[in-house]
This record gives sequence, structure tokens and C-alpha cells, in this order.
Amino acid sequence: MAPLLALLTLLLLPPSLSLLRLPAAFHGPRCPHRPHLERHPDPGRAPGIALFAETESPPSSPQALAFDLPAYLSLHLPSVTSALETSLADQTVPETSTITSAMLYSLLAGGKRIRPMLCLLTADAFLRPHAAVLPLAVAVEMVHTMSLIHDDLPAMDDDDYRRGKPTCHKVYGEDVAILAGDALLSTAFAVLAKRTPRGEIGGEEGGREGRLLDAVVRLGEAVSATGLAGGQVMDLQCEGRPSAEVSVDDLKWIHTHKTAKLLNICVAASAVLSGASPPQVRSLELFADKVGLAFQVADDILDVTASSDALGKTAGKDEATDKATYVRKLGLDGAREEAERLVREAKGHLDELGFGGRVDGLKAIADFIIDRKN
Ligand code: GRG
Repeated sequence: MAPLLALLTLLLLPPSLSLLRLPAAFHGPRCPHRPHLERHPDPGRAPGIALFAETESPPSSPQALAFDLPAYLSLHLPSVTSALETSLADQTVPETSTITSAMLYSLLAGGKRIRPMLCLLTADAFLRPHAAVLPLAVAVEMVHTMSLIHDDLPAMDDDDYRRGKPTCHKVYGEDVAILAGDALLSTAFAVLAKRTPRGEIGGEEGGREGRLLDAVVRLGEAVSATGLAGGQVMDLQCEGRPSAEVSVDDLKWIHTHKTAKLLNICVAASAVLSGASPPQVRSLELFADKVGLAFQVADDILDVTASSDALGKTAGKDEATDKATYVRKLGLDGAREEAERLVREAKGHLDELGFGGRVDGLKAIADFIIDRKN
């Protein structure tokens, strides 16, 4: 219990950031069917980052019990947090204080840090040092944070709360929030390309720059029309249709692109930088694609079973907006079975690597993704 309390204290340390209020100016395309929702969480809490400490019941599968994820986090999360905290140091001058403050506000607002952990756990599976993949971990968290900032904008999901705090545009205005997202996205590529220590990259010595280039390309593709951006557009289009007209295949396409692609790049690029062979990278991609879908099924379940306070964002929103979800399509029990099936199959792809216990951390995080409380 003591290590869990220590971890909770560590994770809840607030960043000391100034909250500037600036005028909003945004004229993006409107999407229909977005009634304003009144329910919202208590802005004083930042539950996202405390998830492992707050988990009330132990994870259900024996795999998760075998690997001590909270202990792993307490050991390795500080290096990620500190890399995120210092990631904008070279961009921070008096003239940039507004935008860097908005970027850091969202980047350090909390969050489960699942994506950075996937990067580190993949390097562990290949017995490689974290140094090679830490810039990748920072880069994917920057891209993820950008996607949350943009997702919360009035032109998209129109949310007031994220990670238990007012959304970036509520604090800084839509104009600055859009630009903060843009800057996080482009900085992610700069961090990955510039800060990855060449000497720590795995594989043949002559192939290291090529491996880094491969990782950069994968990150670009993950955000492209066949990645996050395309998945989000399809999601917006489906939101405008009655949920009965949206098929399970549509949902699968949306979430494979909108959610799974970013998890895919975490493990695939980390494996590439760790010296993995193409078949090994492929097994990890299949793992991440299934975990990514399971993640979304779990999100849909939480939307109807958890409170806004526990989620750190508005709960019950899917139901209120007649959004097509796995719960609507499969029922609550069917959605739970689907999540379990996906995670079971995902773990099967890890076993293809023949790494034995070295993939237990990745298995534990897959279990956590469907057992989580927020
Ligand atoms: C601007 C090029 C460009 C792309 C962005 C807005 C957008 C396009 C995509 C939306 C992507 C999105 C918000 C996907 C949802 C992914 C998801 C399940 C988020 C929640 O992840 P958690 O639970 O969040 O890991 P925390 O806060 O814990 O990090």
C-alpha cells in the first residue's frame, strides 16, 4: 500500500503554470448533432494520471498480477515526466510564453501515459536501454496531447473538461489552443529526429539512421489521413448519422485509425529503434491494433458505467448524442466480451515473438486497458 500512496503523491504533483485567458477566434467546419452538455467533472481533480493508484479492484487476469505495473510506473514514469517537463525548454523565451504555457498546460495536465509506457515496455522486451526510445515516448505523448486539444475544440467534440481540468481552449482561447496543438505536433517530429541518441539505437551499426528514419515515417503516417486525422473525420461523419446506420465495421475503421494507430507506432517504432526484425515488428503491430480496438470498447463501456468525476471528462455523452458505440451495437455484456476477446488475441501476437516473460509488461498494460477506471 505504501508504494501505491507514494506513487499517487508523485503523480498528483501539480505543474506551476500560469493560466492566461485570451480571446477566442475560430471558424472551422460545423458538424451537426452536438447538443451542449451540462454534466461535467469537478475541475479540481486530475484523476487521469492517478489511475494505477486509484484502481479499486486488482486487474482480473493472471498476467497482470504477475507483472507489477504500479511498481514499474513508479520506477520509470519520473524519467518520462521530467523529459516532458523539459521538452520545450529550447522554445521558451519571453515572446513564446503564451504558446509554450498552453502546450505545457495540456502536456502536463495528467493522463495515464499509456503510450510512453508502451514505448519503454517494448524496449524492455528487446532488452534494450530506454535511452533510445525516450524521445519517441515524448514525441508520441505530444502527438496524443495535440489530438486531445483539437478533439475538445467546439468544432469537434466541444468539451469543457479533459484530464479533470478545463480544456486548453477554455483556458487559452480557441486560437491559441489550435496553435498549441499544431506546435506540439511539429515539435514531436523535431524531438524524435533530433534527440534520439544514435549510439543507443539497436541493430547493425550502419542501419541506425535508417531505423530512425523509419520511426519518423511511422509517426507521420500515424497522424495522416490513414491515421488519427482520417479516423477523426470518419468519426465526425458518422456522428451526423443515426447510430443505427453506423455498422460495427464502421466503428472498427474509425477506432483502428483514430486510436489504434498511435498505439501501433509506440510499439512498432520502439521495436524498430530496439533493433527488431520486420516479422517481430509485425507481431507487435498486430498486438497494438487489437489493444487499440479494445481500448475504445473499454472507453464506450466507461462512458455508460463511470461518473464524470472518475473519468475526468464528461460521462454519458455518447448516449446523450446518439453516438454509435460498441455498447450500443453489442450491448454491455457483448462489449465486455469483445474487449476480452481482443486482448486475448493481442496477447497471442506477443507470444509469436517467443520472448517468454519479457513481454509480461506489455501483457499487463493490455489487461489494464480494459480493466481501467478512467
Ligand atoms: C490535427 C493532424 C491532426 C489530427 C488530430 C483530433 C484528431 C485529429 C483526432 C482525435 C484523436 C482522438 C482524440 C482519439 C481518441 C483517443 C483516446 C482513446 C484518447 C484517450 O486516451 P487516454 O485514455 O487519455 O490514454 P489520457 O488522458 O490518459 O492520456
